[in-house]
Amino acid sequence: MDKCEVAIVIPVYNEDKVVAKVISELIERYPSYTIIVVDDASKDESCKRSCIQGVFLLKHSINLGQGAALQTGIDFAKERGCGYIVTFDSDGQHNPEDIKPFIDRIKKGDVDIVLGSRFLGKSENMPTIKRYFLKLSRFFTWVTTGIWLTDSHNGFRAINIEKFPQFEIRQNRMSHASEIIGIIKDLKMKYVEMPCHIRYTEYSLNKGQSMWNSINIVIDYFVGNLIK
Ligand SMILES: Nc1nc2c(ncn2[C@@H]2O[C@H](COP(=O)(O)OP(=O)(O)O)[C@@H](O)[C@H]2O)c(=O)[nH]1
Ligand SMILES: [Mg+2]
Repeated sequence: MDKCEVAIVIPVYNEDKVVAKVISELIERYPSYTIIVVDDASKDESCKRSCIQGVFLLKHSINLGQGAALQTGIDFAKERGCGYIVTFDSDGQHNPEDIKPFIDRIKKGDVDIVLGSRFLGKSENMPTIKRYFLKLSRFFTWVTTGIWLTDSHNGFRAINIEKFPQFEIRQNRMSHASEIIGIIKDLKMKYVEMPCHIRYTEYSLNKGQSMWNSINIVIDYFVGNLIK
């Protein structure tokens, strides 16, 4: 099996309008990276659109959620011997340019995970309610883990998986973002936040998580922790 240094793991659920562009940009910009796309049983044409030369396309036969899709990609990357993993959304909200500085930082070896922060970086058109919700969730993260972050729910991150093969997401759905901060604490991983650029387009705002769903995410997190 080939050794790969960096893998980009991209969870996909019903993104057929944008996913091909997102993947193609990554292939063009990072030809030496392993690109792993996990289609989470999309109901639209996402799987077909993701079938692009140069990527590994994995498919869930039922919809399991973003956390599960990420873990499927992480397991595959580990099997291929990848050293670092970048998690990257498929809805066009993340910026491919941000990957290189994250990888350069983690390769220095003094941190084990680099967490993206939209509050250190630039965010275009972030709705005010989302801004307040995200600021509130910092306190939630601090109370539950003791870790203070400027942005605790950002899907853009780089992980040294070679050093932490035991890094495993168990919360299948959206509450995995909070779970990851708990994993950082439990495994005593050295972390740093770095600025990243989030684009709130009309498309991603219509499709992304609603504020009501955020309440479900918090419930999911506590139930998940109880049955851990
Ligand atoms: N909503 C949702 N997204 C999923 C799922 N599985 C994978 N994803 C992907 O996870 C990423 C983030 O989802 P999104 O709904 O945009 O979350 P938000 O950016 O936090 O509002 C996108 O790339 C989705 O395509 C799922 O079951 N539900
Ligand atoms: Mg989104």
